[in-house]
Amino acid sequence: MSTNDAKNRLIPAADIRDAHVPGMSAYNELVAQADANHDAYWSRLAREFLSWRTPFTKGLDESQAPFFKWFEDGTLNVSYNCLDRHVENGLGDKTAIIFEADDGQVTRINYRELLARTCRMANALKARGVKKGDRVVLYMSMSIEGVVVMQACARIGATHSVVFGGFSAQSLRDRIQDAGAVMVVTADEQVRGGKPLPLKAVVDDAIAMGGCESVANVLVYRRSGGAIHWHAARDRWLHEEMQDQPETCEPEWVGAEHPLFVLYTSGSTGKPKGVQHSSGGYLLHAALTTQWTFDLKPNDVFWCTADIGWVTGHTYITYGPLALGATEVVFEGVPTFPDAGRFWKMIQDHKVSIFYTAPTAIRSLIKAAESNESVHPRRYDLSSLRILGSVGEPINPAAWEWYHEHIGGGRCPIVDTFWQTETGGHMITPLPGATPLVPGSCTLPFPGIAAAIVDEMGGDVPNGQGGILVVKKPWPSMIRTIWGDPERFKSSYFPPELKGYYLAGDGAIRDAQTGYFTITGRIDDVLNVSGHRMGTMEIESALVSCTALVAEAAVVGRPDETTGEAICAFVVLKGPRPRGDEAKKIATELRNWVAKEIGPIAKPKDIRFGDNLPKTRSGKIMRRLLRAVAKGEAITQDISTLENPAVLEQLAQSN
Ligand code: 6R9
Repeated sequence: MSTNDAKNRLIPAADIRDAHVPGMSAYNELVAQADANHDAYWSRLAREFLSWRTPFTKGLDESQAPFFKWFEDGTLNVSYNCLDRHVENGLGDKTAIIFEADDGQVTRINYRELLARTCRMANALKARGVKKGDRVVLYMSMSIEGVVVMQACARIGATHSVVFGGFSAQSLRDRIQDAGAVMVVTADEQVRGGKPLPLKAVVDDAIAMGGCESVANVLVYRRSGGAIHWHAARDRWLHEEMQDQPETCEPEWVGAEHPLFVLYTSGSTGKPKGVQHSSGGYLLHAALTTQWTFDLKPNDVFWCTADIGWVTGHTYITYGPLALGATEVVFEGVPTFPDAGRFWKMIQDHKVSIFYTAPTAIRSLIKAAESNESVHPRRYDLSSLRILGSVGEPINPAAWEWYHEHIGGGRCPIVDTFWQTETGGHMITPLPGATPLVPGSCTLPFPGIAAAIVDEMGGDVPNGQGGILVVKKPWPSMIRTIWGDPERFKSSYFPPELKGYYLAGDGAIRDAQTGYFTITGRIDDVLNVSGHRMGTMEIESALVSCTALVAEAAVVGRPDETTGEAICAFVVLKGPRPRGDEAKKIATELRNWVAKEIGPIAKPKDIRFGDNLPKTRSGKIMRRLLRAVAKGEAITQDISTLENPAVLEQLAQSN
């Protein structure tokens, strides 16, 4: 099937018994309820899905827009909702987490044990002086302990900030400092693909850089037993801290708006933004979307392959599935170890019924399966699967078809879920028992989400015509502010010309016939590499901070078959333009520099050297030309304003 045919293919919704949202009429009814009374719709769901200590009396408070509040006078505790209430309802013996380590070792933990461990951890945090409102940074391996520490923070009202284990010491330090964390929780090492990778050592380096004086204690989870340095005044073993702690801990009942977490993400300027989320509204959407989008039932085995360092891991590992009392798989390793059949083997072994992963993983596993029959999914029993999900970037129709046929056996619907760190949970997505699917489209807004496409002035754009993706009404799990920078929050997400709509930062188009949404990509300087958000400015600042070598740098994205987008850097050195082996050597040096500054995920794939960058007469770098050069396109664009046309030729040849 050609890409075009696939795009036009409309696949009827799955016939699912007792689906949570059974059919388009049920979907339309929910949308109508939300349209009729947005506040009443969300308030009803907040009462149904969450256990409140003190019931709220009001849904949405718009009085300080765009600083919206939801359910503000209600109190609750997030970890109570994720753990205690299931144990109280007789689900104590139910498996909460099936953890599979990198080496294949499996550990199960039921709700009763998970609650007990969370309480001991919470007591340990309190014993070290962590209290409500304090920030705790996690720099952890994928582990049951990672989830436990997040839940323990929620239990005592501390705000966690998880930093992905692939970020550098410099990035970690910036986040610790920005959050003003009182504690860092880490592991000695993380083990991925058979190799131990340092975590504690990176924390040491981060703190040694200075500016982290707020950190009183570093808690270390012993994962690998690898050698680490020990700072007696500050470092504590997590197991020692927990061992004598009681297995109960009264939850701290917090207001619904209490900040559950801050998660840093890339924006269009150099400095990452600390996206602040609430407790009540966030947890509502986490639980609701986990149930409706994945049609999650009590007997399902749910597996989200994300890392807890990203928002997908927060919402669809730590919070959503546990809030529903589900059984979920948590995986420490990588999809290609010991071979590229790992995901399929784990689905088979754990009888996974709902599988949620990223297009970049699918694309790399397609390549592997096509070149090596022994890791082809047909070699595994995938019959337990009933729902598949995709997240993080657009899924191209060819990958969609392969996922549908080879993983889903042609019978499992794929929910292509569009959302963002800032939105807390799914925004535009099919509901598996209701929405007919179109490969490559995230279809329709989740009921209650007022997604729309507008022009630069906020005017509606007709279907069939592309524009800017916005959300016209506040929703419970939306970002509350940027940590410590409310002005940036306002200007980034609620620019004055957009009539108070939330600006997602993506372009989109709705199909003229179906009204289905397709995301066309970021409209700002944010790249999406393997589903990871990277700011071009962030990478540029990292490059130019290599002051010994670099005079100037510009970073753009170009399409890449496997990673979606690839990072392409154009660099002017302080010395003469290098060629041949010399150019290769310096490019390697610069890649390592960026890995050290930000993390390996930010390493540019291409580095091209020029004597200069293409600039307008007023000195602005012409990025649209660089994008064309990065793609290897002939320059057909207007270059009349270009100061130095010859440089284009040079950059085009310098790969
Ligand atoms: C959840 C997550 C958000 C950006 C977003 C968009 C892209 C995510 C997508 C998608 C097309 C999908 N994105 N899901 N694009 N289809 N189903 O990924 O959060 O890391 O903040 O990234 O990712 O560009 O704006 P985050």
